[in-house]
Amino acid sequence: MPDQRVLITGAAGVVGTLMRPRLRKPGRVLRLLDLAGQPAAEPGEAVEIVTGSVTDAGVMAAACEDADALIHLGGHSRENSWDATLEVNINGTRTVLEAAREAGIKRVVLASSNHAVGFRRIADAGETGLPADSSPRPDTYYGVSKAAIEALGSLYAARFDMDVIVVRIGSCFETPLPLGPRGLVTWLSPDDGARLFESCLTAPSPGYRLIWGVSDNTRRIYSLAEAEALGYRPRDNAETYAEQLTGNPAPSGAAAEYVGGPFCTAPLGEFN
Ligand code: 15L
Repeated sequence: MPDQRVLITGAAGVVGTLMRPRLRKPGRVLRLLDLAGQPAAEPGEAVEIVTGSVTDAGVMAAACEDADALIHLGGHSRENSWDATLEVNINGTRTVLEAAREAGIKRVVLASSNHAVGFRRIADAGETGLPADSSPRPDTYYGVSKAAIEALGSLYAARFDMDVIVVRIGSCFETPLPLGPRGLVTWLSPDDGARLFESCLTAPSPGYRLIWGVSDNTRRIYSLAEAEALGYRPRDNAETYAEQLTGNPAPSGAAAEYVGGPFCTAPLGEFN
């Protein structure tokens, strides 16, 4: 029997794929759930592949069985129609939390996003950065769904004595380069992402927490104090890539003024 089984939803997505090799650990089994196909286990890799949707209560009940902790990354990761966002991100997260509760999983990490507070002004970030518990100012239906996920996490933590940590992820990609200059602000390196998730899995009795998920970027506008209180110690800084981004046009207009950048002007409800 493994020491720990961690269920990861959305395991085939961008963040899930980056985390799979990084959250490997002796004694730990990763149960990887996604609607999409996933690479089979490599020799010696302790993974269990589950194919199914976070919206399916039966699938989630089976996936949560014997799991010790849950990292919920599943759902639409960009703007989409209201119906799809409601069904997959909001109803899906409730289904996931309900299955976790039923199975007695006490440690849950939920992926939120900077877009839950996308219409907060960058200028208001101040010296220490935007507090991790700034109240929602979503920039899209997607951002609304992330604010709802935060609220659901709080509800389950308060009602059912679960430890629920919600991470407002900046932009987690291999490098900040595909993101352009905004990535110098928002980047969460994959290695720091794994450090952050490890802190979320191991911090003693955190209760409900809302934290930022970013690297220690020179141009960061988010507070790291709340994540550091859980033991997170970022080692990466997007500034390493700054020179490679010179020549890229800097954001302008609303994209330059608000935390959510280009999401603030993207057409509502349109998949992009
Ligand atoms: C997000 O929440 C998205 O899931 C991701 O694809 C990025 O676009 C990121 O925000 C961002 O703001 O860069």
